[in-house]
Amino acid sequence: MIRFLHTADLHLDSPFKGITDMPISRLTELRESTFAAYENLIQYAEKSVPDFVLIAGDIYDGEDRSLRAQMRFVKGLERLQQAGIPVFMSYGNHDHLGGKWTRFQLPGNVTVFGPEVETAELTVRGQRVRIHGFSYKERHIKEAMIGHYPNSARDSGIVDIGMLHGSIAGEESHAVYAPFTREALLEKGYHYWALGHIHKRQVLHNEPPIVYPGNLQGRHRNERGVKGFYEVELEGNEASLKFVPTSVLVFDEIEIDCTEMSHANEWLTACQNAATEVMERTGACILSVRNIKMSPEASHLFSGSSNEEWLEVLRESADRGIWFSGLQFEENKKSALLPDSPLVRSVKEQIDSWDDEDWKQALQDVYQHARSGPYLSALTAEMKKELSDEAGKLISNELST
Ligand SMILES: [Mn+2]
Repeated sequence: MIRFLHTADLHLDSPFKGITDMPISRLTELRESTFAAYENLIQYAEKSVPDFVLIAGDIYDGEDRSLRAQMRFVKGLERLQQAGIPVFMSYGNHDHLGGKWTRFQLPGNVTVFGPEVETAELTVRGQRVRIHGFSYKERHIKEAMIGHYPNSARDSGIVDIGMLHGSIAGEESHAVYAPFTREALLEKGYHYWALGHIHKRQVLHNEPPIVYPGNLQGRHRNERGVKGFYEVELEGNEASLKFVPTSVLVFDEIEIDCTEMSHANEWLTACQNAATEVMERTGACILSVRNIKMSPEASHLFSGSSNEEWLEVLRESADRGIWFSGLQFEENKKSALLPDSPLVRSVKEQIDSWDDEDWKQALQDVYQHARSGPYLSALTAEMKKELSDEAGKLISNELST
C-alpha cells in the first residue's frame, strides 16, 4: 500500500484584488488565507507522514512569484524534508518557467518536473513507483501534452502516477491548456491521475481515479465552498480517496426568499440566520446574498434605500467571522425592482419637465447631424415618452449590475 497527498493550485499570495471595501483587519486575514491553507497542508503532512506529496501546478498566483510566497513555500518544503517526505511538483500556467523571478533553492527532498514530460522514480517499502509530469515552459501551453506521457509498466508491477496541469479538450468554461480527454488518460494505464488547473474539486473517473483536488483556498465568490486536498491510498488496483479541508475562509452564497418581506428587520434576520448556518458548517465565511422570489411588496421595500445602504446595515449586524461581500436580486426582478427608485424617478421627472427648446438642445447632435438629420421625423409626444422610459431603464440596469 502506498499513501500520498495530492494538491494543486495553491495560488500563494493571491492579491484578492476584487475585494476593496473590507476593514483592514479582515483584509489582512484574507490576504494571509492562501498561506494559512498551505500551512494546514504542511501540518497535516507532518502529522500523518505520507509516502510522498504531489503538487500539480499553480503554486504561485503570479508568474513573478513574490519573494514572500517563495520564502513561505520553501519553508514548508523544508519541514517536509525534516519529516522525511519526498515532494514531486510541477509549475502551471500561473507560475510557468518563463516568468521573471528571483530564485530560491529548493530542498533536496523536492523533484521539480521540467518543460518536457519526465519520469521520476522512487521505491516505497519495496514497491516501485513512477511519477510522470511536466512544467509549463510558458503561460499558454495549447499542445496536448498527454501524447508525450509514456505508457504504464503495470505488467512489471510498477505503480504509475501521472501529474497533469490542464483541462479537458472542448471544455469551454475555462481557458483550455494542455488539453486531454478522459479516454487518452485511461489509455495510459496509470493507477492515478493527479490533475491541476480547475479550481473546483472533482473526480473525473473512479477506477482508476482521475482527480482535480481543487485549490487549497477559495479566492472569490465563484470559488465556493470548503477547499482542500486529497489523501490517496493505492493498494493493488484499489484506490481510496479522503478529502482533507484546508481553507480558512469560505466563499459562499446564501439565497434569501423575499416572498414575505415587508420590513427591513425581517430581511436582516433572515440573512443572519442563513449566514450563521453556513458559518456553523464551514467556519469563517465571505457571503454574497442572493435575493429571490421578490414580491411587489419586497421590491417596494428594497427600492427605499440604495444597495450600499442595505449592505452597510447588513455588515453592521453581522456576527464575527461573517463578511457580506455583496447583494444580488433575482435576475428577472431586477427591472421590476428599480424603476421606482428615487434616482430613476427624479431623472424621469426632469425629462418630463423639458419644453421643446430643452428637447432640441438634448437631441441637437443627432438632429443637426449632416447624415442622420434629414432622415429623422419630428419629435412626437410618444417618442419623448419612449426616450424617458429608456433613460429610466438604462439607469436601473446600470445600478443593479
Ligand atoms: Mn490554477
